Amino acid sequence: MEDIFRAIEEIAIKIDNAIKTADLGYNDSENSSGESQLKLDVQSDIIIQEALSKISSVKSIVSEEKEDILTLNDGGEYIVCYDPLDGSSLVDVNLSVGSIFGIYKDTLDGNGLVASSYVVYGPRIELVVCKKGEKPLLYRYKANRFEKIGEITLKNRGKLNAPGGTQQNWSPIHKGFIDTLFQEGYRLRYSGGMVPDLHQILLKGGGLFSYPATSDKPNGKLRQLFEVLPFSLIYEMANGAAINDKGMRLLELSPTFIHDTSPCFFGSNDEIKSLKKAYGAR
Ligand code: P6P
Repeated sequence: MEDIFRAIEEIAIKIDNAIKTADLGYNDSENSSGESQLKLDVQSDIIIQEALSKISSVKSIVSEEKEDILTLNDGGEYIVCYDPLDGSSLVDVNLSVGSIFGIYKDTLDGNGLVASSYVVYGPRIELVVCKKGEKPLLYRYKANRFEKIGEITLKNRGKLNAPGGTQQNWSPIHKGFIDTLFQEGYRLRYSGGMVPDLHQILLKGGGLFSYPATSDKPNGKLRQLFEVLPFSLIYEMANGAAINDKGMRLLELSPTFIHDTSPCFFGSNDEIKSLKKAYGAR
């Protein structure tokens, strides 16, 4: 699996360069979730596919930008699911964006997820790698290499609140819960980019990121295989929690199709406990 992590380092540099130099226009195409594709989305997807196709342990890839699973090496043992450039529409307003990777073995579900990684393209390039059963590790790009900074651990309670989705489409329960957090003094930290928003909570010690079921997206917006499950592993390995609106661990999910979504809540243990109580979940 180390060869995949090394490839992600190479991918991070290439995509960071593309972000700084590429044409920010739209392709005349949509991805499988019906979202318009930026040229940068397609370019980032190609960079990742080219890098992973050289690794014999990678059997197949699933990409937000591809309709179906793509086999690369029949003899491989891992399936890499990725969002090549999450939040890419934020590039043209110069906000941070990211790439997200889930490394699966045997089954494409929470049980099959053996490792996750994500890259943040911000003022600095930062990379987090997490193997199942181990603490997430933070790396920072400096002097032409990724330098290990250290382990990531969430406190039991944090200060940040990142509420996703359109507020007018939230359920009354969700609206009441989010309002309560603000009444308790939580600070609003939401950019619309899942990667920097979740990265900030991890590095600032805790809080809550929520993308609930909404009236316009009753099964949530974020995709299980290459957004929700990779971050669920990272949050659980950082001593936090990751659940859906039924109070179920997101890592117990099995997507019904490769672009399936789920309502999702990631955070410190106290915030997740409060959310379960507000939702009347187990
Ligand atoms: P909303 C970006 O498009 C994305 O997929 C995630 O990066 C982000 O968390 C979410 O959508 C933002 O969605 O509906 O709050 O704008």
